[in-house]
Amino acid sequence: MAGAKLLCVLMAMAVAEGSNCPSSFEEIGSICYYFSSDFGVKETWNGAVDHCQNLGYLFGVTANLAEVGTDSTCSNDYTFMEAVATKSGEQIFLGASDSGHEGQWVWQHSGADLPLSSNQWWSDEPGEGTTENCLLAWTGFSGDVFNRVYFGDGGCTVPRYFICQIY
Ligand SMILES: [Ca+2]
Ligand SMILES: [Ca+2]
Repeated sequence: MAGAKLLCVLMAMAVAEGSNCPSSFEEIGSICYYFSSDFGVKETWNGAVDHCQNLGYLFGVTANLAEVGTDSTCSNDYTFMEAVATKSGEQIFLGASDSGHEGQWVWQHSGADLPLSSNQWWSDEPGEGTTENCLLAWTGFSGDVFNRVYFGDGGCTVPRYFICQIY
């Protein structure tokens, strides 16, 4: 655990400040993100992966669905989650699924685990077994005030907004 934290700090220091993002991507913290809700684009989860990767090819960078809580993102997660909360009231796709092994959530780009013990999950989520294998994120509110972003499992073939990240 201490080792993982240290890695996060080192990665944070290695990220250059003031980098520019390609067109249609937005710099949040130190990472470039594409919010499909800004462009009215909804895709299935697999379609969203393709969409992100194609945007990457277009700009000569590596892009894929966004991750949270992995080594490539941990220095940026809080800022990113705040931005997610302000973007859309809808459930959006992020880049993890348990399609490979039911109940084993894996971030598709990094291959890192998303543990079931993560406090990011909404209570009772993930809860739909093999019928829901793709990661959704949504904003929880306490009264009218932003509370936080929650995770749940959702159907992979329902077109939804999604977020791409440049790695
Ligand atoms: Ca599942
Ligand atoms: Ca669910």
